[in-house]
Amino acid sequence: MRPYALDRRLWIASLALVIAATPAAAETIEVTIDKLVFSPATVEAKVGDTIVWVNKDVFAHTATIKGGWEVMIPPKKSASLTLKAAGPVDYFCRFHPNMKGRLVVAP
Ligand SMILES: [Cu+2]
Repeated sequence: MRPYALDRRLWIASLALVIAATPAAAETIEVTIDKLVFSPATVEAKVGDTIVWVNKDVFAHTATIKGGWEVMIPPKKSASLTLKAAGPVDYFCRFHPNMKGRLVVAP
């Protein structure tokens, strides 16, 4: 066997491993905040995924769960949270309680 053929087989085996590992990989999901609106308002995710809020407004917002976590998103900045628990969560902005969003987190 020529060395080239062995290299090629190893390369294909490596590629197969990468492809097999991909579906389980955590995702990063972006939620934009623009003019006091979370978009998309509802996000479907799974435990281990990271939500990144991108604030396009010139004032701060939060993603707040009553009695739970709170993420502060400074003006023109972004902030993230890695999801640790399954279940639907409704969040809002502490400064603008009309701003509402929902995460539906699969196990
Ligand atoms: Cu706000």
